[in-house]
Amino acid sequence: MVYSVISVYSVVNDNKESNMSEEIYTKLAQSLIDGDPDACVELTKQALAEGVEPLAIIRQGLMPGMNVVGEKFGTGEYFLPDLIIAADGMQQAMALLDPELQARQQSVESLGTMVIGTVKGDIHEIGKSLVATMLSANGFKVHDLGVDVPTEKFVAAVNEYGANLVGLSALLTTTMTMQKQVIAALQEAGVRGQVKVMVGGAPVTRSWAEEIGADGYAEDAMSAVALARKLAGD
Ligand code: B12
Repeated sequence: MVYSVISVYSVVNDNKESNMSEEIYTKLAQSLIDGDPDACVELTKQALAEGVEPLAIIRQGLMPGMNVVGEKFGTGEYFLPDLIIAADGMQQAMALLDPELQARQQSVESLGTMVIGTVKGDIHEIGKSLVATMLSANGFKVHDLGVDVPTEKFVAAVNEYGANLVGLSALLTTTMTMQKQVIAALQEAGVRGQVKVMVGGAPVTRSWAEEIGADGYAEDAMSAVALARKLAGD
């Protein structure tokens, strides 16, 4: 079954080049919605070959597609295998886009050291990895601890790498509370004062960040970079 994703685009362009990009964004989103990872990979390659910016491919093609998949899962129209197939497509596309993102931004001076991971009980990794890639492409030294990371591992990594930033990702309402637990553990270990804690993930909000005593919240990878810059400079 084919679904329309036109409605997810807010940008209206009228020149030919933009129309071409828009067409490819629509196809990319559709490939995830249709559960066609091969098409997603081919379209990503095609977009790169046509000179479309990797970040635009993610923001205007892949993410709107994933959002539709998530909505359909939420309403019971899609099932877990649909999520898995879509995530596979997005991850394969990200593997192509990662080096391109890295190559576009080169910074000689390290702006700070971040330890990042998806909290315990949560295996969502795409958004966390995107944030890690964008931070490292923008001059931060990033230690990605992966997914389902136990609280004590965050604390140990802060000590091991002398981190000044911690990034905690949570995609489930049930695992958001682990962000709070990590902050408490950092406090208990006596290292809370040396690190700024950033939280993010689809269900996370600014008010949640404030409630649990995090130093900042960012809704996407680009704002995560701006936030990390601000926090590292504080
Ligand atoms: C792909 C996916 C999966 C994949 C993940 C594969 C992988 N390797 O990552 C699989 C199939 C494994 C999966 C499993 C499950 N999922 Co899931 N999943 C999704 C889906 C469709 C997309 C997530 C995604 O990758 N988005 C794309 C990335 C780029 O966006 P993002 O993660 O939001 O990240 C951005 C920002 O949030 C932010 N950000 C993220 N992390 C951080 C960290 C910091 C520090 C900062 C500053 C910013 C930041 O920046 C990122 C980049 O812009 C979402 C729906 C949705 N739209 O979010 C559901 C969703 C998150 N899943 C959901 C559920 C329920 C589950 C399962 C429980 C299903 C089940 N019955 O088993 C399991 C849980 C498994 C577990 N224990 O973790 C629900 C969560 C509901 C809730 N509110 O709790 C959602 C919302 C779907 C829905 N509508 O119901 N899932």
